[in-house]
Amino acid sequence: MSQPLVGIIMGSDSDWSLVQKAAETLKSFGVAFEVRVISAHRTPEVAGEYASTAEARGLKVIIAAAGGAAHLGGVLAAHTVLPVIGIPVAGGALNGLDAMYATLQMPAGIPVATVTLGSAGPVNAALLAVQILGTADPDLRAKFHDYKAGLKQKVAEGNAKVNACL
Ligand code: RP5
Repeated sequence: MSQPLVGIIMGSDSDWSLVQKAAETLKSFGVAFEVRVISAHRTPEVAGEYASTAEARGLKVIIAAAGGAAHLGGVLAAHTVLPVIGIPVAGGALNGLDAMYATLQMPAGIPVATVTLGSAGPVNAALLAVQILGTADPDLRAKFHDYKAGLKQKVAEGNAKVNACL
C-alpha cells in the first residue's frame, strides 16, 4: 500500500454513493488515498484529531463531503494547514443549497475550495486534488495533460456524432 496523499472524508456513509466518484477518479490517476466517515457534528473530536494529524501522516490534500448544515470542510480546515476541498452533498429539505452555502461561505483565513453541487462535485474535487499534487509532480501533471486531451477528443466525437444525424 503506498502512502495516502489524499484523505477523502464524508459526514455519513449515506454520502458514499456520491463520493465514490472521487475515489474512482483518484484511482484513475494512480493517486493513493484513504477514506473515512467522520462527522463534524456527531464526532467533532475525531474530526479535529484527523485534521490536526493529517500533515504529519503525509497527507497533502483533504477532500470533505457533507450535506445539510455542512460544517465538515470548515472544521477540518480549521485544524490543518493542508488544502481542503469541500463537496456539498445534495439532499434534505433544501436539496443541497444549505450544504453549498455552508461549505463555501468560509470566513477569511480558513479557505475551503468548494466544488460543484451534484454528481460533478466529487469528480472535480478529485481532479482539483490531482492538480494541486501535480504542481510538485511532473508525472502527474503529464497525466493531467492526457486527461485534458481526452476531454477534447470526446467533444470532437460528440460533434461528429451530432453532425452524422443531420
Ligand atoms: C451530513 O448529514 C452528512 O454528510 C449527510 O450528507 C447528511 C445526512 O446524514 P445521515 O443522517 O444520512 O447520516 O452530516
